[in-house]
Amino acid sequence: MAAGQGAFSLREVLAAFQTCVTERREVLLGPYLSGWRGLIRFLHSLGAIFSFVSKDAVAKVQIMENYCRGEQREKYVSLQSMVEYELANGLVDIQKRSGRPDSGCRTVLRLHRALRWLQLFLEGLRTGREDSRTSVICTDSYNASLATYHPWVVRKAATVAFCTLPSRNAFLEIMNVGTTEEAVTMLGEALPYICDVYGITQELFARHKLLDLP
Ligand code: 1Q0
Repeated sequence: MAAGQGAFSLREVLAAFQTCVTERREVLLGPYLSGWRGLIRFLHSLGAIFSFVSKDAVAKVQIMENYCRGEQREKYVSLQSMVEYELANGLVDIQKRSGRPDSGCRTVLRLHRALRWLQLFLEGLRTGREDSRTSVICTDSYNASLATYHPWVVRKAATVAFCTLPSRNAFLEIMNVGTTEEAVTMLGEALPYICDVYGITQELFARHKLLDLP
């Protein structure tokens, strides 16, 4: 099925996260956000039980897309230019939230934390046994990453939703990249790019002490 017609293809996401990183090791927001759009499309195909997740993810991508299309769009070309611009202009709430609109930094931080979950989840799928349960892989990945930042009620809803996930093989099939073996190979190729984007962002946010933004 052709990409861009509602069908999810892992290749598309791979390409987006791959093209994110420039030669100067900057992370470009355009492909970063289109990678997220691709993942959100996939999330929709998992059913309404995940709509509380996709709503939040869409809202965050939307905030970022608005910055990328807005008056200051040249400041939102890369994560590096965004951090520099927002910090230099006092646009980031550091201690607690004020009446200011959500900054790009705090919004990307949420997506960045979710990228860590994705990295762990895909690695779990890739290395899992044929009969391993996706819900377990997903819960373990979540508990080791995003769960730290979520209140009890969100953690509970997420854990319930994870129980509805299809089997590992069904999951690999709906990725739309051919046989399960091909999907596993593809995951092996995709992960280093996601890790790279994660690593650069983590280092950037750590250097500017932005890892705990409210
Ligand atoms: C496969 C199943 C996918 C399950 C997704 C796991 C993530 C669960 C997260 C649940 C949180 C949603 C509710 C909202 C939380 C917010 O409070 C929180 C903080 O924001 P704020 O503004 O209140 O400070 N938001 C977040 O933490 C952001 C969460 C974004 C989650 C984005 C997940 C997108 C997932 C896509 C599915 C990918 C499937 C991977 C397989 C594809 C192969 C390439």
